[in-house]
Amino acid sequence: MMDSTNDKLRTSKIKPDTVLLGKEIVYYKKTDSTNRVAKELANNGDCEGTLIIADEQTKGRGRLNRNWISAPGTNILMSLVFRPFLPVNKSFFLTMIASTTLVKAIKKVTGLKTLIKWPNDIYCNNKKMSGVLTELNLHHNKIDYAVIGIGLNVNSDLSAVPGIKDTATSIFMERGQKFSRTSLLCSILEILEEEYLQLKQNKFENIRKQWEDNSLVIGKQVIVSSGDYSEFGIAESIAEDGSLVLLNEENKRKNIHAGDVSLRLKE
Ligand code: BT5
Repeated sequence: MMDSTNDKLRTSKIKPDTVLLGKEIVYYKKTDSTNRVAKELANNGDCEGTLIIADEQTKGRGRLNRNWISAPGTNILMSLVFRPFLPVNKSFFLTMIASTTLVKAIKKVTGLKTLIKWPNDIYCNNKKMSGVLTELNLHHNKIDYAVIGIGLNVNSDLSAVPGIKDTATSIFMERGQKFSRTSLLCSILEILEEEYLQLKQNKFENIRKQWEDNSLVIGKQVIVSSGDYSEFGIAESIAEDGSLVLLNEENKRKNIHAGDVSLRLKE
């Protein structure tokens, strides 16, 4: 909880208990996209662990060039640069650690229970509270750097925002009180650093298990669709490449790749 009149992001106040993440912080009152800035910084230097945060984005992006909407000065808009020694086919583990981190940090700071909706969303009471956008820069088929971008609805009221008013929620909307973005940010950085360490130590199975334990869809009946294609089945597990293993009506297993498919729970 916090004094909501004083929820300013000040780099001097963001002091996470970390050794890598957020030791360098770049703050913008307004920028186009923190992921875009992160990529520019990473193209020009090492920058592992550098945090880019903004109070407002003019071109906040989701996957497939979708928009990320955020009222100025109320939410968390952040990106981090990583230089993981990770095979490209395991890059989804970066999104996985970010998702698990969000579930843990939101729980720790606000007490709210959230769940991960494959591939990259965090849901609370069946509405989207946060989204992760992981972008890779490859060099000779290896990851040169990765940027993990996170949009988390903290203190905004989204109940009248066109396009997302029925599908989105925020911590404020769920808890009826405002929370310190600085506290949340520090928690995210601290937990994500622990998760990243696990990844560096190749503890893939641990990471996968944690992700599955917090998943909204695993073990549930789901409908996967894209354009004219639609398929019903049980979401069984997550494969190492991040695809969802669907056991379909003919009892056949299919790997569903994130791409442009949308997924919903069967009512
Ligand atoms: C995501 O994409 O959910 C990833 C969003 C990542 C945003 C962060 S903010 C900091 C960093 N800098 C950036 O430019 N991006 C990252 P996707 O799964 O494609 O979902 C996008 C969809 O979510 C949109 O098409 C809307 O339907 C919905 N949406 C947009 N804004 C939302 C919000 N604030 N809350 C909930 N849903 C939203």
